[in-house]
Amino acid sequence: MSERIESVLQEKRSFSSPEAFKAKARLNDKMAYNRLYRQSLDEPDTFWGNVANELHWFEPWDKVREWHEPFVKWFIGGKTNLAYNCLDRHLNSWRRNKAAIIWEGEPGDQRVLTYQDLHREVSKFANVLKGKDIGQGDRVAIYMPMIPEAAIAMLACARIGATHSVVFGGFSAAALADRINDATAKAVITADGGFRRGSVFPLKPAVDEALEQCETVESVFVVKRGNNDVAMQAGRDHWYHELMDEVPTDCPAEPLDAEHPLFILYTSGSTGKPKGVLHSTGGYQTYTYLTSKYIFDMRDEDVFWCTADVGWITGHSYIVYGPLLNGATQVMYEGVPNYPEPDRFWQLVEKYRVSTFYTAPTAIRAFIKWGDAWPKCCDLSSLRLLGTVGEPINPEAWIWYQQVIGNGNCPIVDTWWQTETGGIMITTLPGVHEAKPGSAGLPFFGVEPAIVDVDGNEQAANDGGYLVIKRPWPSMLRTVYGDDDRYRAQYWSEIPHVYFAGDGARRDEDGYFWIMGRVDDVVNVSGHRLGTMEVESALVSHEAVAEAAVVGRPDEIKGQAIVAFVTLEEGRLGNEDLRKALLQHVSKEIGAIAKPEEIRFADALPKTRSGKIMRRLLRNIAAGEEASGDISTLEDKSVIEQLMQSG
Ligand code: 7RM
Repeated sequence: MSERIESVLQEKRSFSSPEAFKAKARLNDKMAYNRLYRQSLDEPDTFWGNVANELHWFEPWDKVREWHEPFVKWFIGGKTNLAYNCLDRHLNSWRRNKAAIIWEGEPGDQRVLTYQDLHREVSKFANVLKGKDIGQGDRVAIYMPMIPEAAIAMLACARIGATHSVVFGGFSAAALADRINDATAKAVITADGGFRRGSVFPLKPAVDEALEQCETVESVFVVKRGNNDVAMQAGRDHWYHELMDEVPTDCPAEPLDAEHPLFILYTSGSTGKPKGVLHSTGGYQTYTYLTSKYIFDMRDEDVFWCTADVGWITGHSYIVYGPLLNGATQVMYEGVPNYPEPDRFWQLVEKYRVSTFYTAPTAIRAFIKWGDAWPKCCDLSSLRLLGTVGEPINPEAWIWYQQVIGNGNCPIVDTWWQTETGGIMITTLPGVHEAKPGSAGLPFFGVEPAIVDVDGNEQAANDGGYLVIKRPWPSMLRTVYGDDDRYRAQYWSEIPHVYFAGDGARRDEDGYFWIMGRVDDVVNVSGHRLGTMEVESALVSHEAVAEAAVVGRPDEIKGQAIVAFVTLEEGRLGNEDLRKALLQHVSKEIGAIAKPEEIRFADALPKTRSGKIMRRLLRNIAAGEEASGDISTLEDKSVIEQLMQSG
């Protein structure tokens, strides 16, 4: 961490919210946003106290906040229950029989659970857990396909005060074992298998393998989904459906302390073992409730669909907790976007009349690559709002999303946040702010971000630097599970007295934040520190390019030279002419300083299982080294082989 990061991207387009959207939005004027934003910073106790009071508390809090850097507490002394707020709270109203989850399996099977249904299933499963002596203070690992029981399992834990740790179903037995052991989990909730790309992927066998290395697990609950053969160990393993038949439907929600640990979610650092990000109850519920309400303008008439997996923070906050806290109806889908054909998502939007659609740039770039014919075959007119999360979105992909999926009628919210932040931190509000393609936008209520240098000095408008948050917010991580020192070192040490997010960014003259990528990914060319995102966006804006990843390779003269890995649109050929054309294109778009030294055409880029490009591995390949460090989060290991041969 040394000098500042230079910003070279010039993106001047801006789009105001369509009038039809604005007319009906919960928040639709800038004055109201400014007033609320000011209040959230000037009188945080009043602001957050009012929001929290829209939810149920068994006992009121004595104090809204307590901050002893770097440890925060919210709603001290208050007693609440997140599952109660997601479910029971809606049972006294007409929402009792409203669809909470409209689920579709990859093979095409469907289930609808109303709030009442979900309440009953969660209460029963909570009783199942209690029957195996699981309760407050215990950790429970959840390793599931995208079926309603994944949400039921999480909510059942929340109901009785067990801390859940969801492990993405695509992780290996070894990764699962590490996470179970780090959290010393007492139970595992899993399924025999789930459906993916037309076949069953087994989960229970991976649990069996993992548990050979885990001492603490006493019970395993297995949902029948894939119908694949599984071994059941007597005394330890139980079929979910059998136990569910034996329990009463009534299970009162436990009043839990506001700071009760709600969940642990592991996130991979670039080095070392995964960090167990710990979130607690009262602040998290307040923040995910409010962000869902305003950023997705969540209405009773909406059909919300977030395409993430519950194994990621996006699935926690914007599939399970945020939408249910708001009494929303949502779609949940088990499988991949291109099974049986690349129009599966659009078929779902048409069939269920989805109104709000939230996905990742990596998915959007895949849709573009597959061609416009797929979305164009479906009726997408029910859509009124689009969102993205997970990576910077290249302006060209943003425009495509707006035109081809939104038909020009939908605002797009580009939402910047992290596992650690628990909820969305920077975005535009859809009925209030103009959106600028490639910029996440402005801070949400209570969030005070800044762009600083390594000593914490604020940078001038448009100067790149480190993105930090200057004060704690309700859904901030509380610590790294079992490792307060790592928490302090990782987030509160590199820059004094602020939360350091690990991203580079700039703030423009209108106060909009432009995320330039992880600071570990910055490229230093002849003393110019460039964010990878900007060079990548320039490449992607060429019509032949589908995706691009930019890294630095050691260079005797320049310090680092830019190497670009590029995948092409279907039907395009990576030849010498195209290489030249791309170099010229980058020069024209952002200047000669950002011109790659080398362009390597590839069939695919290495990605994490949640779709983020792993530039760390590309750095190794560009330098002609073996891939180093942890590759357990890599989605497809064969990609590395192919790339090493491409040079
Ligand atoms: C929600 C999530 C966090 C990292 C974060 C950024 C990147 C996420 C955006 C983004 C630019 C965005 N949690 N990131 N959203 N970059 N624009 N809208 O993804 O913990 O898995 O990742 O993802 O680098 O630090 S996460």
